[in-house]
Amino acid sequence: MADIAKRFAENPILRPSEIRPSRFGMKVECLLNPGAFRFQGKSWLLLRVAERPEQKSGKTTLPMFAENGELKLLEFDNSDPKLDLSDPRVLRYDGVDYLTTLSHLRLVSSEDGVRFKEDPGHEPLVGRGELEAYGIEDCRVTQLGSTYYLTFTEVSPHGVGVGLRSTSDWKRITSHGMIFAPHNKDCAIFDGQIGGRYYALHRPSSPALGGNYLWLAESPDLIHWGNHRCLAHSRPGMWDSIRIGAGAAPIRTPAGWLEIYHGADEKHRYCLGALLLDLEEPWKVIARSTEPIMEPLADYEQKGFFGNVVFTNGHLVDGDMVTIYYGASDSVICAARFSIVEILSTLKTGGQC
Ligand code: MAN
Repeated sequence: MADIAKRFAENPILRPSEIRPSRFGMKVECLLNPGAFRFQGKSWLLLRVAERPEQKSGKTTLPMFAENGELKLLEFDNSDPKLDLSDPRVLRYDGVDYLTTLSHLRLVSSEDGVRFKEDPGHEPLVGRGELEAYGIEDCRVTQLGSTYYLTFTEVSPHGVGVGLRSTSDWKRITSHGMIFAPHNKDCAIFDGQIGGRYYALHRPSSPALGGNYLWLAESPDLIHWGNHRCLAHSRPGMWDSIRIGAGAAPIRTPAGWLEIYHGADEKHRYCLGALLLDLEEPWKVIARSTEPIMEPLADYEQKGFFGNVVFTNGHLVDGDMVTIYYGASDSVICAARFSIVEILSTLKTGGQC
């Protein structure tokens, strides 16, 4: 069997009912795709919390931020023929797309990496300004020295791009604006420089020529990114046939940079696989998974807000062991362990891009 993940017996480790809503009148609908990091001797997750108001029968109500930063609600009649509710994540009305939930990021911490709880001393990270009017999602956290860099999806009517914020104490957080313009997401910064340059994986999308492929960019200062190179394509007929995107920062191993990534097929089934990149020339792909290393097999990965999804953008490494924290079915937070040596042994060389 392709799946080599050792799921935590405690899964799901966090459910929506365990996280308080950000404000009165909102309901936490889903917990998704956390960033992960170590800080002050503890394990931390930066959860994506997706909320919406309690739904009235026959109506769909969705939240967004108005230009003045206040929360605004839009209400639609479910019998309106212009309304398309076929995807639980997106509402389409008269050809315009809206998100059904509004996401922000929430910090939780743990002594044992299994039981996480909120620390009231830390404020939620919320969308600010017109580029984040539909919220912020799926944050990767990369530590460089004593500074943590947060790369996350900024969603607005202008499209989907990558935002950057940084912090050293998780209390004062500095925004550096949008670093990859729409349509782009799944950005993970490497946790070390190579030849004096910073590197990041990212995922621009091209609807006509090209597709949803994984790219590499480099930067002198983490703000300005260039020298873009395409690393890997989605692969027709395989588990990652329609879109692929980076997970968390690549893991440095003696064999190369190991990147755990997600891939989805025509049925929007999300699995995880891995890529191995050259240590000195990370634009060279040495090897790649042919079979997924993790598939949605458990009940909580197959059924939920959006079923058949395992999606990770946060992990913690301990010697040969990598613990991934992941969103299951876009509903709950789970965790699983892998041996890095075992992942490497499954990768095949040749014919990647
Ligand atoms: C997209 C993103 C993720 C989400 C998956 C599955 O890739 O929006 O946040 O988990 O779809 O719905």
